[in-house]
Amino acid sequence: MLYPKMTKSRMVFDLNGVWDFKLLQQGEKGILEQNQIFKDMIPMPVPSSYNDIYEGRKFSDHVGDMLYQRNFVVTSQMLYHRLLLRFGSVTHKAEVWINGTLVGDHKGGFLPFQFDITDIVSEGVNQLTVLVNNIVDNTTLPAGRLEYQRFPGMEEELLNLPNFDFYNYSGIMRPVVLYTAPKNHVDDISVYGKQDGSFFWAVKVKGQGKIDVKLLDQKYKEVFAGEGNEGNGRIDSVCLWDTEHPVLYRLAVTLTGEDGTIDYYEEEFGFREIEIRDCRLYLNGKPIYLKGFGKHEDSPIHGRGFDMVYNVKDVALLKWIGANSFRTSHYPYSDEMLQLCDREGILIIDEVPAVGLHTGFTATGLLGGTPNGTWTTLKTAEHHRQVLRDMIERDKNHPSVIIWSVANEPASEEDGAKEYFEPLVKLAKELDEQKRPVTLVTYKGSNPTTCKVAELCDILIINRYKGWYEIEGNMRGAAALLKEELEGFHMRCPDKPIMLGEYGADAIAGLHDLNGRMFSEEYQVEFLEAYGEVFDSLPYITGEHVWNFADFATAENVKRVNGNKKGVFTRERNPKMAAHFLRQRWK
Ligand code: BDP
Repeated sequence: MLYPKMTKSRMVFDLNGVWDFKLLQQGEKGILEQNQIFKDMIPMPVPSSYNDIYEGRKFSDHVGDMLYQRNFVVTSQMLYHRLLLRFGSVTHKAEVWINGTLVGDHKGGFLPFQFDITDIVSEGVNQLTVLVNNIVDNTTLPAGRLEYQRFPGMEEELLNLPNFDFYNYSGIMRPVVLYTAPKNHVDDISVYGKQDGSFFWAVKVKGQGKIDVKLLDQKYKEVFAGEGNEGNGRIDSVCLWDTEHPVLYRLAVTLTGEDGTIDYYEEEFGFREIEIRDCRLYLNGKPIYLKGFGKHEDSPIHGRGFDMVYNVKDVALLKWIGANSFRTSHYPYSDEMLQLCDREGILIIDEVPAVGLHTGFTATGLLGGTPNGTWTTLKTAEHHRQVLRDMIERDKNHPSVIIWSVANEPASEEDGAKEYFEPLVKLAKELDEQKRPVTLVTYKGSNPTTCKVAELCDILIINRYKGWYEIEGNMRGAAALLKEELEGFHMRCPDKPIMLGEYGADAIAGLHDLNGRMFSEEYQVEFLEAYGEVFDSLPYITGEHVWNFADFATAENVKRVNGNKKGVFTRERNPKMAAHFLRQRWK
């Protein structure tokens, strides 16, 4: 899906700002169908998570529907074009209404969707209403569970238990825009370039017309011209995209419609190749070692709401600390973050929101129910295909994206795991023209003996917390066991690179201890140091992603002290001792 950009044939109108908002109680959404006016609406910023804007647990932890509303104006000029309404993300389900008519709906909280609303709007003021639902259950990604709880003398309460370790922030969390495009317009572009200067393009069109393409270099100089909906080209003296010199080119596409109208769009991309051979990951033919983090889109007050200030700050901190990569744990991040990483040369493992696919395990013990029941209990397979398809369609042209992650910590040791994931891995490979490596990030229950998916992965990415959730306080022992396990994976898959996708210890910023006890900043350093020594002793280890970049909000439970404190930076992005340690190690 193309990012909405202003070009010489397209206009973009910003619908962000302060909308009207209301939490709906069960049954209340019926009012929408009757087109009645909602009372008691309160101001709500868009984009943002709704949760931390007003006080009260009842507000933050609301389960179910909520309503967003605003007016927008359509001018007579706008109606000469097609009008598309695009949401960067609405978590987790959305119904979009205009002037009392249902325009469409969307499931999945972390990817964009759009509707052509040309025939629904009229000149002048129009009313836009978005009904949002934040429930996670065994049909959604991420997965969760709905449960009714009753205490003596109290009314029954509906609880939504996330099967994942991050707060279930929701609402209209990424930008909303209205944009125009000619009746015959460019619907999608696929483009990628190789090391030898050759490149490939494919353009999808809504309507009819003729396609002309130009390749523009960093200085907007035309270096190639061609035509056709699909084609190949080649340029001389190509500048490759890499982490040091993230050089971007633009494919400028012109569609001349049957009616003589022109649509114009420029898509950025890079010339670069990712390859796996002999247990190593190669970028443009050179081995690359991934240093970085599992992250979250998370910040105070905004929650998971889009925040360009935090995005730029985070990339600046990645550079400061000497990291070259991160994983979009545990959902696809905003388009704008990926664009920033293209520009700054940060490598991304792009992950679908498939987390919590385990009925018997969560890191925090929040759920933990039927062992061995995952693949018969969850009803996510179809939706999983959909989000994987949507993510690859949205992100395929980003040079920063180097690996697709199909899930985080699923029940990959249970019967049925291989059958569930094999078609998904195949789908990712089919959809991606670049054939990027595909992986599944696995957890401790999925060890060299029990794992049922290792052979499906091009690179093994494993999460381990030895020295934290087990073998507490004994880093030497933990490191010895870690090494033994990594050797086990290498024996099983001798040709595959292996990296740690998560490893880390909670540290409360400012808590110090001479003996380096758990939760102190000293222990966090000792933990990372011990893991680092193991990685350095094993030649097939191809990367280290510390959990987590920054402290982040989670649901309440005894293992979380006002959120997850495994951040190397605090939630406000101040460094802990571990940040200085990693900076030395990585630089
Ligand atoms: C892993 C999960 C991650 C958690 C982490 C932790 O992948 O989402 O936040 O553990 O426990 O199991 O900190």
